[in-house]
Amino acid sequence: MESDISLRLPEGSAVSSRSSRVEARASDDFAQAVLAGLTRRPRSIPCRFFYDARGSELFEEITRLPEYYPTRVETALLEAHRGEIAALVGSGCILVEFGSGSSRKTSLLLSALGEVPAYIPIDIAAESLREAAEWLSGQHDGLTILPLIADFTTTRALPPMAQSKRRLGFFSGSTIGNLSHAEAASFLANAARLLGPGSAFLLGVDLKKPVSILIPAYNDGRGVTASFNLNLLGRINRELQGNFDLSRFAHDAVWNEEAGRMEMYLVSLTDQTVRVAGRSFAFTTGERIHTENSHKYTVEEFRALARTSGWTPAKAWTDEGQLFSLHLLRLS
Ligand code: AVJ
Repeated sequence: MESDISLRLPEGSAVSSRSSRVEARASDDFAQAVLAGLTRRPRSIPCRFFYDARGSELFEEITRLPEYYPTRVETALLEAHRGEIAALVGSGCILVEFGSGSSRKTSLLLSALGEVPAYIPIDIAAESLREAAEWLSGQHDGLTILPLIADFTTTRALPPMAQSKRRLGFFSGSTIGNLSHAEAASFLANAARLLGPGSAFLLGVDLKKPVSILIPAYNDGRGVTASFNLNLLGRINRELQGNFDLSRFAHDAVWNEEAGRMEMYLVSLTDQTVRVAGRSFAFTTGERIHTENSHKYTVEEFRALARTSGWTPAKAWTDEGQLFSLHLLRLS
């Protein structure tokens, strides 16, 4: 089915007409990243490639696991504090979302904010943008949605109609945890430039906590996270003529204390040679491919990071179990 989102959106959004070009570029990007990542030592593949159709489905399933607290706790925090958040932010703000994220959380925020002149989700995945926009326009009658197909870590400008209003940024799910501290700082600085003086920024950030809670969250009993991690090899097989045998690799999740992050790996269970896009890669038993970093921050650590990027921390909310945090930042 062809995308029809552009029918419901103002001219210039053109999600559907640009999507095939964007997809061609994206598949080059995947091939290039996988070949480079399997060649370097230690081997690594960027975690943004988890999210093909199957990977996105598996991630949805992860968010419903008893062990995976972030989605549940963040949604509860939003639900509990949305009135206060809306009061602090004030009315008439344009909502700019980094990553099209979980529409349920966006919807909660939109309802609390009341008058929102426009909602601008920024994502490189045209298809997720289309789906999220479609669902949200069903939930919020008359909402103006201006999707932006772009890499939100480097986006330089908002559509012209967004320039006269105040902006509220929203970056949920602790996706900021996938970035290194340096990358997170430059993302926050770029967001400051994009959102501009007088804006606010609401972020969901996962907290540091005992390893006894973290490890099961990234290595659940039903093996859904293992399937999510291994799907990266399946995606390489499907899209890059790979011949990974998924039964000869295992999922592993470890806490790196020095770096303050969860790390995910795919571990070779045997000596084996794998072909990808016409090239051969030899693995020894126990050799790993690093597939994800998920940084955790104390409230104070995140506030310090925000300050170095030009933001002023206004308020932070955490749950009773100290599992997750919501931060509201301001730009003067
Ligand atoms: C979507 C990046 C926030 O790091 O917790 C879930 C992805 N990885 N289980 C996270 C993920 C393994 C998730 N983020």
